[in-house]
Amino acid sequence: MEISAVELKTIMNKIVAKRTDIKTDGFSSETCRTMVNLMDVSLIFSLSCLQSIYKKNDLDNSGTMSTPEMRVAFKDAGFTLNNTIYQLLVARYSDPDMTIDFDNFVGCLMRLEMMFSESLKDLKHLNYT
Ligand SMILES: [Ca+2]
Ligand SMILES: [Ca+2]
Repeated sequence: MEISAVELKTIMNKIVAKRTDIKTDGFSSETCRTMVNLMDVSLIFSLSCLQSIYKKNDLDNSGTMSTPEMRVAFKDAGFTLNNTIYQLLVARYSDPDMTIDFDNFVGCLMRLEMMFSESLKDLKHLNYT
């Protein structure tokens, strides 16, 4: 079953609206489009996985990620980043108060996922041609 970005946006916003412990100002169409491209198979599983990573690393239970919390969360999600990439991502995805809410968190990880899968493709390309 194919799911469109619009449908996904509705679903995601419904799911996170039920949570009082996770803050978000709503998923953007851009984030949802990226998600559709990346996670057409096990979306719901991935979402609950993302929610638990987010909750686990929200050490002060503020409902948002501070930058130090975010650094550990990236690691939990399987990304080891150097400082430059980390700071670029935080600058791009944090709100003006330097916190990252849930939809930004998901958008950020999707972006990483994309960067890493693209570099994987490059590697394959080099090896097999
Ligand atoms: Ca947001
Ligand atoms: Ca927090």
